Amino acid sequence: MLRAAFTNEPSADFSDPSVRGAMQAALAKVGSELGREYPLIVGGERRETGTWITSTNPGNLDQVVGKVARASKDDALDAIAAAQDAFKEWRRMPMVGRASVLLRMAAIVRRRRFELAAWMVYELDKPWDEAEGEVAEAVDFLEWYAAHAVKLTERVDLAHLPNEATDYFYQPIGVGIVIPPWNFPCAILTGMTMAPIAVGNTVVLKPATNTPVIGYKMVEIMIEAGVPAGVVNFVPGSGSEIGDLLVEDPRTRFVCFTGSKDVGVHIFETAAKVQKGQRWLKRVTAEMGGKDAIVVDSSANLDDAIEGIVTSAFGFSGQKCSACSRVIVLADVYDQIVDGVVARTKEVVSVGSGLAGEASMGAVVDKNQFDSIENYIEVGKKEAKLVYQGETPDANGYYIPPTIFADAAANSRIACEEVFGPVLAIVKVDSFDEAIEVANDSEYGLTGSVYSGSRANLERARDEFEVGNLYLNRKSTGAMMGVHPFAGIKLSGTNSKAGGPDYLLNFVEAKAVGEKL
Ligand code: TAP
Repeated sequence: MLRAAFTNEPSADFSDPSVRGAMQAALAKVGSELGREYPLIVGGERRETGTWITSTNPGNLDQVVGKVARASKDDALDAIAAAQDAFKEWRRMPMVGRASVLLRMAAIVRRRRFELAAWMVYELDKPWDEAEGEVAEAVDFLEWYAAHAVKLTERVDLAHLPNEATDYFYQPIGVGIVIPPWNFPCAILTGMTMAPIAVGNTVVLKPATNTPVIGYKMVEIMIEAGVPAGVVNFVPGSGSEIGDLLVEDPRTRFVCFTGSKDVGVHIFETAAKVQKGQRWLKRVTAEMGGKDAIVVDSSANLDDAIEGIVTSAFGFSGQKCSACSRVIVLADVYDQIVDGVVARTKEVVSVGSGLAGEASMGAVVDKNQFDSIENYIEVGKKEAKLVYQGETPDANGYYIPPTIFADAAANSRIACEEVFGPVLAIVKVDSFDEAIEVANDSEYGLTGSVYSGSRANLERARDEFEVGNLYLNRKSTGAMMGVHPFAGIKLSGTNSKAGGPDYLLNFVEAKAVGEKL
């Protein structure tokens, strides 16, 4: 039933006219469905609440993508109760049965790949290839977790006493609160929700307020694939309004969060407090921000390095946790890298509506992000040398051009703080020692790349570069499930490694049984 060997879902090739045609047809279909209203889902019941979260296209602010019911505190508490109730049955479902639901979901997502990608083009102004690639990643998460859930049923080989039989196995833990970010609202939301469900837990899913419509579409598919009522509950609402309530509730057994450092740290602290009536310590997986660096030394292939920097910095407008936002370059190749990165950015990075499927960068997600990035650009102008700023379309959206600062001091704000936009800071250093020191002088430790022709330097980076995902002579973005298990260290997260062999262990507890014979 399950594939013996996992293979990544291939992405669509938009240079093929028939593939472009399929995407255009999907955009037209989804375009005719914009502006609809979507309910909460609590214990299988569709609820309207009278208040709405309105999702708009950040590349066309007049376009309402949809309106999703906003959960009240009572709805959130009801969702926990429904999940607690559903846990009694779902925990007993054989692992292979639960895994089959994930495989069925993967098949549905695969069949609807262009339609789901189109929703993200409207809801996030995501470029076609990024949106379709994300749908393929959702398929990967589902098939990987399905296979690994079944693998988890294999009994562990323990040492035995002569007169005792021993056993060691994993059991689900209970109700989890899943809080995903807006930047991968299909793949990350799917992985974070369906991994705990695969191993027998039940979930209250609070999607990001910026992307509730694609969240609803994914939950509909979960239900169509066979996730029973109450096993997944959908409660959109602002994190500040219902987030603490969900995390604090004594019935909550675990929290699975991906988002910013500040919110992740807050959730970690909140969940640590044992509430009245609570009978466990809550587990928290918190995957957070980054200030990802690419290091280039004098022996590197500079063309490869330039290509990797530009792709990593400006893909999806720099709104990836793995996006390169600082480049650390050895002095003797510094000018070549600065000039090369500027030239390549001019050549390949274009800004425009995701809808047309032409531009490589769309709008940024909302006004808060827009203002924050603009503010960082002003900070950068004071702290460093602006060497390039591209053009933006004359459109009613949150468009920010690719922006490159050189001569940034290693400890400047533009080189140290997460911007989460298309802004790159380049720092000059005198030695590889200094490069590693600067790269590590950060509270974050998510991704990093090193371009070098020196085996000794690559091996030093392997050992000393403080990141969860290190890339040698390649870009820092584009982690693939099963190939590059993904999560950070330091204040980038709890290192839960999505798409890795250990991820499901975050949502189970082990039991050891000894029986006297
Ligand atoms: P956040 O603003 O932190 O929001 C993430 C989620 O947390 C949203 O669903 C948000 O809800 C919710 N939230 C906010 N306050 C909350 C509270 N008090 N209690 C519970 N939930 C709360 O992040 P974002 O802007 O969506 O995403 C961008 C960030 O995510 C960046 O820092 C990026 O680096 C990081 N990220 C990391 C990774 C990995 S794997 N490390 C992957 C993707 C993104 P609302 O939307 O309602 O505010």
